[in-house]
Amino acid sequence: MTSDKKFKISFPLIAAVLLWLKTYVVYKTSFSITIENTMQEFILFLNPLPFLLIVLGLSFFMKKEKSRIRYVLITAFVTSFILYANVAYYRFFNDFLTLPVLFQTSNFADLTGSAAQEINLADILYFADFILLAVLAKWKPSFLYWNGFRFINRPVFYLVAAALLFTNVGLAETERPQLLTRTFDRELLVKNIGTYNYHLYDIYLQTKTSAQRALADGSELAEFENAIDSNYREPNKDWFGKAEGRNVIMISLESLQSFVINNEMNGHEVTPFLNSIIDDSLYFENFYHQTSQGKTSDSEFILDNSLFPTDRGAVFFTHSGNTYNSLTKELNGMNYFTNTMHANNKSFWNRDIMYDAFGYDCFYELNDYEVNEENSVGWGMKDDPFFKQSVEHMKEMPKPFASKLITLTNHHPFVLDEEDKYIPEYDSNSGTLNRYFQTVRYMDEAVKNMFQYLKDAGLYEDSIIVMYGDHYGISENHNAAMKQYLGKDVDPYVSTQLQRVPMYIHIPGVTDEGKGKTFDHVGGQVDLRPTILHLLGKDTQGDIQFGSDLLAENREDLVVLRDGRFITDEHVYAGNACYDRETGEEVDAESCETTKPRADEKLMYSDKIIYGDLLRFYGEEGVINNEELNEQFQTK
Ligand code: GP9
Ligand code: MN
Repeated sequence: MTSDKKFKISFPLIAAVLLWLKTYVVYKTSFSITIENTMQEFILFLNPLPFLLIVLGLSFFMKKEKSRIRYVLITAFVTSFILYANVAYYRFFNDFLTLPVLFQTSNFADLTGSAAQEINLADILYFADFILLAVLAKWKPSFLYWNGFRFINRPVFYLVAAALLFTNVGLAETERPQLLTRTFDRELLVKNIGTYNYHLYDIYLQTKTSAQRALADGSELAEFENAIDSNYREPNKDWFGKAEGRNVIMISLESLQSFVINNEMNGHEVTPFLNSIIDDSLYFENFYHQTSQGKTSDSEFILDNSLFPTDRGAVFFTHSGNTYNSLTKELNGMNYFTNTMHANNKSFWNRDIMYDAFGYDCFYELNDYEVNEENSVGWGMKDDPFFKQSVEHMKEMPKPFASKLITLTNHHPFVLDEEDKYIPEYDSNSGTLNRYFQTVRYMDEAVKNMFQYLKDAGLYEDSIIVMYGDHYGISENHNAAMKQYLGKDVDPYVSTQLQRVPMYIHIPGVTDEGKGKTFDHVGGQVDLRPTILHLLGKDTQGDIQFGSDLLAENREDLVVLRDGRFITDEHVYAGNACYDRETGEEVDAESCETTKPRADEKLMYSDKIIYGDLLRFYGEEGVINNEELNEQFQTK
């Protein structure tokens, strides 16, 4: 090694460091990424580096100096451009770019229009490092090293880059378990794995879904249309149209399970209000959530589509480009002003994108609420002020309206301010379960107030209120504590029974004043869509749906959970075993065997529809036949 080479720095490395630092500065100045602790800050700082090292390191494999320089410059420009495109998009949409957003033509016009207005001359600064690199490449100062990579050999370099990548992903996984399988939120992804890796991940998700979609055609849906038709049940004459023309208020009760209803915790009633309105509502005591990893968003998906969510990831992320025949679209067709209300970041669970696919007229999100320190706790805005402000919005809405409200306070880790604690904590070894009773009690109070807010606003009488628990709040990790509370072991049977969530239909003037009814037949979230539509006087015969009207007279006694467990009038199938519902005892597997194929079939057909985006082939008159399809393609 000659002395003149000793202090030289490699050009690609300079590029990597410049791009890395710039990305971090841009994170801090151009996006509002919430950082809660030093570890999160460190992950944010580190996350652009592994990608940049790996990509720019490829230049070490190029023989010619000229190609190496050109490659580094092109890479620097492309990464800078991607980062900048996100900045411009973020200014307007407060969100990060995704491939479907870019390529959905309807979006593209909005996007270029709106984002273009956000661009200004000073933005050239976002390319400062690229300009500097271009100048260096032209000027070729003597401190730069151009001829390959001499000081560290390539395998060592890649080992270091890979180690950094694993450190990054490892730390992210401890900060946010199941980040990649559940894909919660773009902000969380960018915060943890970085913008560049996030885009790669997005491309991967997109390619996977596009391939499955491309291979599907309309004839598939026709093949199992009969099986789907058999899900339908004729509406009950006594209830059909009972709520016609009324506003629809759907309240998603965060993490609320049925075991707290009509129950006490160390002598304290947990849900006094929700108990008191059972007699004033249609109440379903054997109603199950059917969600998977997409949690709240899965319950929203089921409500709107009467389809099962997918079993991996969140269908809100993976299939937001699909065509859906949503409850919302039906309601739009019935002249409803459809909207969804949730005081959280609008991109959480990719809601802003998926809601467009469902056809909501409006999404009242974080920015539509006055949220401050005082009215927030845990995940964000407290339920009570959320309800109060939501009713203010409702007053302004065109009538009739259909609003879905998503509560938040009863969410893990179940924390409350002192003044909102109406009952003490429970006394098990699980802090989560101990606090759960308190936050449930808080939510109960908030719902009670909500009823009052609606009455005060004069909206109550003309509305129908549907309330349901979105999914479990207490996971299997707390079985020991649950055993203490329930006074019995949490075996697969009990654990399945714990998947029951409360479900109320409250119709002022119809079910109130003790005119309600409690139903004990099994049902699930897939039944919400047909039940609601039938109450509003819209028959769902011929719709692609996996549920049936909860009020129908000859219901099929079967509810299937997303993981394959199922419940009939007599049995519970869980953990590959069959249980008797009356005794809770395990019985001969044969007792469940006759139902199992039907249960599996439901999940399989629902998956086929989602993965193949089969509803795009579904017209007004049912499945579009192949001839029509061919014609459509030929005319394109
Ligand atoms: C987030 C809220 C809670 O906006 O819906 O999400 P979860 O973790 O319950 O799916
Ligand atoms: Mn939830």
